[in-house]
Amino acid sequence: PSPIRLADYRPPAWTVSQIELEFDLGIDSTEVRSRLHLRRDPAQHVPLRLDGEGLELIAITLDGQPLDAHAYRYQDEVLEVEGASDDSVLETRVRVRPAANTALEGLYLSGSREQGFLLTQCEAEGFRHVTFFPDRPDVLARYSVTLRADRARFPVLLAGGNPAGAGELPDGRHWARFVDPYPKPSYLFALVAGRLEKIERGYRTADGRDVKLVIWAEPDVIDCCGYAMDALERAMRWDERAYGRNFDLDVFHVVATHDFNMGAMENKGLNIFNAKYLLADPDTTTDDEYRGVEAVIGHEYFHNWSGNRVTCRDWFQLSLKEGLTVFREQQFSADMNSAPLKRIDDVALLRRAQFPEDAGPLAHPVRPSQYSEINNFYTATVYEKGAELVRMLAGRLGSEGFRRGMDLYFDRNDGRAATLEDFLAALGSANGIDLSPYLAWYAQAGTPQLSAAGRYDAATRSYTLTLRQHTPATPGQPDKRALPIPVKLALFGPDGRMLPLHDGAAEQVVVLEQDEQSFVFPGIEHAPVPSLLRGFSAPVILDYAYAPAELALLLTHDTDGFNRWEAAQQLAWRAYAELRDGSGHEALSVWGDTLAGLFDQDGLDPALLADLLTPPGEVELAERETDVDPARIHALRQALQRELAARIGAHVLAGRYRTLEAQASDALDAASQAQRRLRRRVLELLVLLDAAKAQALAAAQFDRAATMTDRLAALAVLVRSGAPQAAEALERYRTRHAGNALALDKWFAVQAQIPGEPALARVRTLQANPKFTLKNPNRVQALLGTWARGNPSGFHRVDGEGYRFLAARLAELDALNPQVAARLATAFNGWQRLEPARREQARAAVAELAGRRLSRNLAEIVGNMLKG
Ligand code: HT7
Ligand code: ZN
Repeated sequence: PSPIRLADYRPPAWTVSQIELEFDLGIDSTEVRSRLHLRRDPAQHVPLRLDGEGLELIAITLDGQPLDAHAYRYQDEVLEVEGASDDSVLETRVRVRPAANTALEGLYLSGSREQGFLLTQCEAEGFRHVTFFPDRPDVLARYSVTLRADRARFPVLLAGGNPAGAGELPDGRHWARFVDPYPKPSYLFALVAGRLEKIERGYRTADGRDVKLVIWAEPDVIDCCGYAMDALERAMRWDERAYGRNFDLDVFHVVATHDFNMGAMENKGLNIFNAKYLLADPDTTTDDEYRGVEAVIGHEYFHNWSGNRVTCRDWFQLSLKEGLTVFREQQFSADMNSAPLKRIDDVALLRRAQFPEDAGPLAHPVRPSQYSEINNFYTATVYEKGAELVRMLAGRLGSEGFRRGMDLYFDRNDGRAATLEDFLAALGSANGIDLSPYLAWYAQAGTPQLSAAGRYDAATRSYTLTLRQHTPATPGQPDKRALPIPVKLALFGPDGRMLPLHDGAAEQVVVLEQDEQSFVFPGIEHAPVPSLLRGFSAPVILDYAYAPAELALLLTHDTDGFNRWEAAQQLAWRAYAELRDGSGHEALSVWGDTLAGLFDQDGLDPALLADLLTPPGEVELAERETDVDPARIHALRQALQRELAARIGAHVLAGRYRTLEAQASDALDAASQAQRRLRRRVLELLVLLDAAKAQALAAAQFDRAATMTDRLAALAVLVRSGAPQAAEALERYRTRHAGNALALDKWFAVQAQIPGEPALARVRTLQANPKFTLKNPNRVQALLGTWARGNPSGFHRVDGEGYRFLAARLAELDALNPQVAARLATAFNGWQRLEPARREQARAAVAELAGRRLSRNLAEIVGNMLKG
């Protein structure tokens, strides 16, 4: 099929002002009646065409008259109807088959036929699997939804909007109606029906509306929803405070499902969550997962304004809602927890997931210019890089200016389907600034490389910083232009104190707008060490020829927590390169000794210390190499960490471990979480120095752990270090958590992380385990995703067996769930940069897969993968 291009966008010829939907729900067969109140754009003369996929058409009438067979045609996923005019009402009756829907798009069954429940997923183009409709985000309609079903099997009936009646029907059936007063695009439609339990809370919005918050889950997990409810309340208060945004319906439903393709979905008034991002309890949820629940609860809630009240004109504008909402969620999480730790996590994610995407055959701009399958564009680039672009704009305007701009954006675009131009125009005009140069960031793929060089002139006491930018070519974009790059900076003196800049300020932002520019800072007392790109002020790769001692100074003294961590990362990079190239030990010594010094420093947040002690991951290390050998990278990174551990010393590590052990609690507060994070890191370092001792400590920790964080950390150390205690611990974990799907996912994932050649044998064994199924996306991600995307030395075997195994699973998975198969296939990203033996094996496996009959989703990914 030919790709869809942004340049071809035309406003819809036909829209729908109102839709009345009636569902007769059943697991095998559901009947959907729809009445569309049509509007025609008088300027366009094209027949009425509606999207519809896999629908069994039972009846069709136009303005009350049944249509003759020659008055409509349903083929190639389009229903074309003759004779419709402005104000016509088209009524259709279709049948869909939820239990047979393994793609989890449209109406499907979650769980078993006996106990499971029905739900919908409509973003991006799932509504066309439910009924005929102009299934594009710029068609906003008012929805009235009536659900009918057997009361015993489906006691709970939910749809988005406000409740508008419910009652009994003959034969044990019942009905419920929901009316949404806000016009919305079809991707925000949702329904849920089944045996669910709820927890409820009343909430009064800042503007005085009484709202009922209801979280629904299957009976066995309803006790795990309290944390999400608290997080939801925090998110609602935060959006009122930070952005002046209030909730706008009488009731807000949230539902948990174990069968979901992504994290969660912001359907208007009826958010649906992957259970992984909603359920939480101390026995089965790690600290990181608790933060994940809070973040995703926030994210989906914030969409109510950034996405729902103001939606996207077309899917090319996806980052308008996603980048903005990720940014809002990042601000929320930073406010609820530690801002520097959140920034470190987010940048680490960007580097691990987005930079490789931007540097490989799947690179695309934050606003892509074309796609074949939109579901393939829910990427780290659209989400995470998109959030970085909003952060740059917010930084440019300052917090008050940004708030002014956001107010204007919401005001101007409420009830509209907007574009990124609308966003930049509102932010700019609220502040009298032309932000249009930033549009280039949305159009240009690739990560800019920023090189910086400083020169201090003692005679004039001035410091000159020269910045240069270069963005490497990406597929389809050979030539790149200069982008506006804001560089937040401060200067440090040799004693580690900040040098005031000429206006007395401690830090300043300079914006590089051309290929190269110099910035002069007068009145600088000493040759400074610059702290550049503070807080990661732009999503670029910075190159500055720091001496190791200068990085040590920043690591010790920088007042920007993020840049402290960044200095540790840069030192670790250099130390790694020294080990790899046999080029000395200078950086290695400085890195190890500085961290060893910080290890005992009072007052340093243990969580920050844990992050400082963590070198870049194997995926990031591979990013800077050609002829990548993942086994060698793994070995070198282990050696690097062993050096660090040795410099701190086994005795000191063990002592710190004991202190942290004595402080251990099951509390969820920041201090307890920080202690657990450091305890894990200390154990991971100790096992490299004294395996037997660390394994004994890990085994004891596993036995006594009061939290999942401590239990899983201990298990991971045992399993990854090949400890003699590992098998028994795994078995005990499995028995203890046999009935808990999310805990069992972690059992699969921890084994998928076994490094090196043995990983594949374990993955093969586990995929034959009766608890493994390709039908459940979380289980697929836990085993195959963790192994192929998160365990480079385990996946990239030199014999190519890993590639062939994954390709075979992808072909099977594609027949069930194309969205999940396509996402998993991105594990092959970067194959062109592998060393020749692996490269050829990977190429052959991808080419063989590309030669099969594949879904549009998977075909696009493997096709692009081979082009680069
Ligand atoms: N807006 C949602 C994106 C989404 C999705 C969710 C579930 C299943 C399939 C999906 N396709 C796209 C999630 C979000 O960003 O909030
Ligand atoms: Zn989102």
